[in-house]
Amino acid sequence: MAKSHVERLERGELTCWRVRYGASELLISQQGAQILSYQEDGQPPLIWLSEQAAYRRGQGVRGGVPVCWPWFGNLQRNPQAVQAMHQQPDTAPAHGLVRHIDWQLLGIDSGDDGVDLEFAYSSVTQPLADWPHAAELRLRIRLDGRMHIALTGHNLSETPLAISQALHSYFAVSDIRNVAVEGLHGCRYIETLDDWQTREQAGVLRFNGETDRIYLDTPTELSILDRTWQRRIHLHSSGSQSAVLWNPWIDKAQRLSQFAADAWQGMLCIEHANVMDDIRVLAAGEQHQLSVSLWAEPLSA
Ligand code: TA6
Repeated sequence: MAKSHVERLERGELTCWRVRYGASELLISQQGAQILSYQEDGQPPLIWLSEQAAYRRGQGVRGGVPVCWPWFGNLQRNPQAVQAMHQQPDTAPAHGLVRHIDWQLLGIDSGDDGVDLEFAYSSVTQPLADWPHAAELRLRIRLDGRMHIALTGHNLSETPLAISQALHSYFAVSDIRNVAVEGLHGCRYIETLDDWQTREQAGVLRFNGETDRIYLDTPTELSILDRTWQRRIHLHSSGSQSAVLWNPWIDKAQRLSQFAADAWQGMLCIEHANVMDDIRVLAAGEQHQLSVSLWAEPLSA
């Protein structure tokens, strides 16, 4: 039984909620239903937020867990079925259309065993430019000592809906040069920095340069081993067989907005997704849920 508390606040131009449950604190914005930060009292953050984050309407906030939908990344690098949903694919922005618009808060339920939040977006009530399809998204977040994130897409139209998507999660790490991602051994991955060639992961993934890979056939359990901070961040997913691993490293960091020159050292994106051969084609009326649960455990001495 833990205490919970919910507070609505304005951060720059954005309406946000600060939610506490026991020793956990979550900050989430109405714009994009974007988780901005998540941490346990007295511990380093789990979810990373840029120290240069800007809170402006119509602009993404660097960090947290942006929702990429109804496509991930560069639309023109998506399978043709996803591109065909858009009327002007060569002008489409990266990472879809819903991270920069207000979602509707349906409710926040605080209880002794956890706090549940639910946000909704509907293309029927908030049409998307050049993407004329009826669909609804729900984002549910539960705090109960862990954080559980569930993104459910519902095809409200009479025709199939082909989408790619990702929970573009930024994790805080002590130093990207000293961490490893466990669970990817044997997975195929697309090396987007080397002509999108397909390779295979051998062993744990360590970082010694810019990394921007799309892993396929991914398992439900991944983890970030951080010996400096003496913790392992566990990631348990469902509804996803693909994940994007990204760190900009030194040079790309200079070109990123809301990103300090040395910020690359303290962050790592592991983005559970439905991309490439894991896109989802929803039949009329069909739903699909992509979910991730995350928590940190101290390394046994
Ligand atoms: O998820 C990796 C990625 O596609 C990178 O290539 C980089 O562009 C990153 O997303 C950040 O994208 P954003 O549009 O949020 O700056």
